[in-house]
Amino acid sequence: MADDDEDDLILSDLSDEELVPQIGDDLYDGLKDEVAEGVNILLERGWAPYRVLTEALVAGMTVVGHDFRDGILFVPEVLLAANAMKAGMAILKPLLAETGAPKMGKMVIGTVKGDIHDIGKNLVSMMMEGAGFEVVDLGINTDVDAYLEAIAREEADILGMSALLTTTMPYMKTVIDTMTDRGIREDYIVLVGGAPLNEEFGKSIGADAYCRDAAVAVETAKEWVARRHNQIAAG
Ligand code: B1M
Repeated sequence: MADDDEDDLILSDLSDEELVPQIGDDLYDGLKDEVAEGVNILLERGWAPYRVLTEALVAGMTVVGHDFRDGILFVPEVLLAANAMKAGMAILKPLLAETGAPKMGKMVIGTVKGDIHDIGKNLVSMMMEGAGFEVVDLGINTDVDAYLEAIAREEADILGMSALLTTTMPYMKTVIDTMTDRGIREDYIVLVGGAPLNEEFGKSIGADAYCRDAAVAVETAKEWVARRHNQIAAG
């Protein structure tokens, strides 16, 4: 019977080509122990943590996103999938952060007010830490006062904001406008990201750059920090 077959499935017996979609299926079904096991098997087989992240976890979550959009999955199922994804990310986090690179700069990041999506933001934080940045994560539902208090307190180089809803992304402009009003906009690099954003939106709200994904966030942060240092050195 199909159910017995499911019960008997031994992940470590699967080839890489079979295991990766199986991890996607387990993520879809919210099976966090199985997702964690699959991630560990790929790592044991020599997969780089970033490859596991993108090809197994992020790819799996993309399918969840499509079925959520199409009304096939609902919030409770998506929450389970998100928890399964987090279980996999928890294994990868120390490995991604393990580069021992010199500190590149400091970023304060948070998901904007009204928005509770945090998986993408957490991924960006992990990748930034892995690239040698110090990251202060303000969590979800972050209001303008919390952002501004944190960038001042932490003497941050970068403010990062994440939004996953078309209804919450305009809040990024509120934060940037407040920075401008207080005369501190130019003191920080402002990077924004999240699925509904694009380059044009980033420009229109006065951010320094829009980052399509976590890898782009790292590259963009490096570029902007280097540019800042050069400006300071040039006087
Ligand atoms: Co929500 N949700 N959700 N959700 N959810 C979306 C975003 C949606 C697109 C689904 C859909 O309809 N297809 C849709 C938004 C539609 C819209 O606004 N146009 C939606 C909706 C409608 C909602 C609710 C309103 C549903 C409801 O209650 N009826 C509700 C809103 C709650 C709220 O925030 N107030 C809601 C709730 C939830 C859950 C709680 C169930 C859960 C979140 C769990 C959690 O995060 N802990 C959830 C999830 C999981 C999703 C989807 C399926 C997946 C999001 C995700 O984690 N993606 C999502 C569908 C989708 O996006 N395709 C959806 C994986 C992640 C790795 O990608 O977050 O894009 P992403 O991050 C990327 C880049 O965007 C970028 O780098 C990341 C890594 O590469 N990036 C940054 C992100 N932030 C950055 C910041 C940076 C730089 C780069 O700063 C420098």
